[in-house]
Amino acid sequence: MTVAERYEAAKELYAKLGVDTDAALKALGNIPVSMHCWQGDDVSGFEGEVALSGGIQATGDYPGKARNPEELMADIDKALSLIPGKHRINLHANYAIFQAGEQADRDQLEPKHFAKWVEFAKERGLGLDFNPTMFSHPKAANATLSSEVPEIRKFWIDHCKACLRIAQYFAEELGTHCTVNIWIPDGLKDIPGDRTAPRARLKDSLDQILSIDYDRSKVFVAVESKVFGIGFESYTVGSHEFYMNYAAKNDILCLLDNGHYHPTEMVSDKISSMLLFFDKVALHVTRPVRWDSDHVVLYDDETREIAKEIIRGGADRVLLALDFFDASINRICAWVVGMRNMQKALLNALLMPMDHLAKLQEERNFSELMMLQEELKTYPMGAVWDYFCQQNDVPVREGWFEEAMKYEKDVLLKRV
Ligand code: RNT
Ligand code: ZN
Repeated sequence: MTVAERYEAAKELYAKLGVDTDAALKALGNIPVSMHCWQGDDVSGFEGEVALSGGIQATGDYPGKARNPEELMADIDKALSLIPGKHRINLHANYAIFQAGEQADRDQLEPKHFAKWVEFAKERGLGLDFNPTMFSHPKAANATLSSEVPEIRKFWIDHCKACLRIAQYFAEELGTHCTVNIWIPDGLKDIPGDRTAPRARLKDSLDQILSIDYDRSKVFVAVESKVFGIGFESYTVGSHEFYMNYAAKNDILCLLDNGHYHPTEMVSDKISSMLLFFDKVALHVTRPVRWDSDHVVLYDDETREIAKEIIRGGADRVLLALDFFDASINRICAWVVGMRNMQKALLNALLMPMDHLAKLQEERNFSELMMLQEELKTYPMGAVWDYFCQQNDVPVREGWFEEAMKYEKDVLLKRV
């Protein structure tokens, strides 16, 4: 049977449940996922030899990582050619591209330092998202936006202000919004002597950053909380309560990273609450293994559950991005597997008779609700997914892996 024939058979089965597979595919094609540039080079950036710091780690030394803008862009192109649909690229400030002889510290960054990225995005019809980089820098050795040292705090405030200006430039040039996500590694290894003062300083820093004139209809500022980090096991300044209250009071957004909560606390269960109180919510979908390890996103229970909540809440209200960095495997494969899995999870959700499931719950018909959710797991979603890949001119099923391996042999392994 051809891909199209298998799709037709699947379509009939889903139709019996009242699910329109054509509509599901159309909807899936309209959900952009922001692909993080930092999987391509283990969060190194283009500032030269700076060690990754801030309690996050990329482990492994698989050969062929991108060493400069040209290589990273070529790798992103390769990955995108194997991923169906139109997406976005998520940049970090340490991926600024300087002209020969030019240099600027992070508080001095300007839109022109990202002109090459805008050109790249324009040519490919991609949107750009952005992140201040408040780690892997000598001035981030102790603390950033919550620092007790006024000059250090000012440096990072200025960095964030610069990032807002760059984000606005992205939005204006590309005609689509730009999400700016603020994450800081500030915290303490052991029991604090004062939990309030650093948080009060962080609050004041954010107030100063947001006081600049920027277009809130184009630039969506989000704040990303974290329960702990390596070296910051006892206290993080930017905790969930801190940022959720800050975002609510200041009309900005929260970003939920599913590696940043206690292990039995699920981001999938938080989305509906956030969307009752905020217009939008931002996500970093990742896979924590034992800790915030940032493994590649799989087609696993929690990813599927998150996807269901995105579809139920309205995909246009969720700023969806991925966040992982595995240096132990081929980095193109990491991107492609993670992106395709996110999309598969979205498709899985789009192929569920959501209204019917909701009705069964309202009727307290829990036997049928459980039965149907379990039966759905073996419905032919794969046939619909294959058809989506074919429609979008990307390799069907594992066909993409051969291309990734060819690229590894021809390009990545030559980077020595
Ligand atoms: C760290 C946060 C943050 C980073 C990226 C590189 O724990 O998840 O989002 O991973 O900004
Ligand atoms: Zn994150």
